[in-house]
Amino acid sequence: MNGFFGEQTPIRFEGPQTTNPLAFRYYDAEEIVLGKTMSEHLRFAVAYWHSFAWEGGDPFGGSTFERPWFGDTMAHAELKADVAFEMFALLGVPYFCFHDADVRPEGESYSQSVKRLNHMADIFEKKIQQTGVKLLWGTANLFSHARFMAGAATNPDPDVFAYAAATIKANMDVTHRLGGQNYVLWGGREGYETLLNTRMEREFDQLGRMLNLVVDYKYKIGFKGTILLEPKPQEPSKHQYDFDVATVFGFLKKYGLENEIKVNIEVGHAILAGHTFEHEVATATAHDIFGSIDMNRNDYQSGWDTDQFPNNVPEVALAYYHILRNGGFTTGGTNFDAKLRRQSIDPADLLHGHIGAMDTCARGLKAAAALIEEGSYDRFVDARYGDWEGEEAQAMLAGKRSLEQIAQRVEKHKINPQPRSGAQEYLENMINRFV
Ligand code: XUL
Ligand code: CO
Repeated sequence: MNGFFGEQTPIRFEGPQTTNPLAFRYYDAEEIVLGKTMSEHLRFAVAYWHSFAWEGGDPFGGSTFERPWFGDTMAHAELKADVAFEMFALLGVPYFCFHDADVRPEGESYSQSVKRLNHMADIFEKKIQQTGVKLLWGTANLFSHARFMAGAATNPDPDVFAYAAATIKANMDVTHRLGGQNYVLWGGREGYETLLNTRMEREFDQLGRMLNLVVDYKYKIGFKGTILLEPKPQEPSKHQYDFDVATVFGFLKKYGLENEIKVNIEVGHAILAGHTFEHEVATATAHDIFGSIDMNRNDYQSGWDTDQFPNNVPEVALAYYHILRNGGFTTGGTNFDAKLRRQSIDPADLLHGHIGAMDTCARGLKAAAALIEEGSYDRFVDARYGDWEGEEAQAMLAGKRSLEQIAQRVEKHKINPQPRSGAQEYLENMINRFV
């Protein structure tokens, strides 16, 4: 115990009637929902960067948090790891996620940075053994350091591409060693600030090459996890190439990677791209590239990625509906890529943020499961497409009818389709019974 959370004991499930703010009201890890425990369904993870590395700054002011592990020595990094694992245990989350830059101070050279990362991985390995908390995914921070300001894989300087590749290798090694379930690539600088200085076709090919190198290396080291790309349309770059799920799917197809790489979808990124979160999840499941989610929420007035803890049950429920309909998570999970507001400076605020988020997801999951179990919603939507089961419809879909044959049939049978209601209000009311 390092005392950061004082005398706090593990957060327990007390049920919806409790007034204890440091208890779960809906998240009961062992409760069975659709044949699995809530913990197995939701696969919660804490994001190391927001809770332990971020200092509370904004564009108009610096750090507001006082944390005993802020500093650039390895001793600070070790204390940070102690507190992080203490919080994972207090919350009872099964997973965590990290970037290299969150867990170790930058070295003076590539070799020193990797040495420091490996040292922290030794510590994580022991803590994983002691606590049973596992790694959902690892990733490299290829966006904060000035060397990456014009991109990592998409940089005009091939030495930056090489440095980024070497950094990814080191992070994949560590993720593999720690039994990570996935490896994530988020390209905050893979895009441009101005098209005036950018050759887009070259940058696409560079990014395509980097992703192929990553996949080759995954097989080389025998990493069994999933490689995930995380779409985001902009911020920090003016335009990012992994704009949204549909754009990423097209990119993966172009570079022959649609069966190798899946997506990690974040709520706030979906909103920035002009979509709903469930739209992005449904697009990914439709293309069979759904992997994992970064769960948070944006302030819908602000227009940037505010990374707030989720508290919107209907939004979460619709996303889990699409995830459950697709068979649930395999290697993926629910990572809280969410940070405190900069005035929330107390240790307990970290607990409140995560407790509320876990309860919101539990309510959303249970609502989605109830909707599926009750069945009338799915029956309605399936019935809407029911005529496609007919013989002629199946033949058209399978490519067994030409345009002329279809035209002949329409003429011969005097086909004259009548409009049918889409019943949106009926469906909205039906969903509201569950959320
Ligand atoms: C940034 C973001 C990242 C990725 C990992 O918006 O979401 O934290 O999740 O690099
Ligand atoms: Co994210």
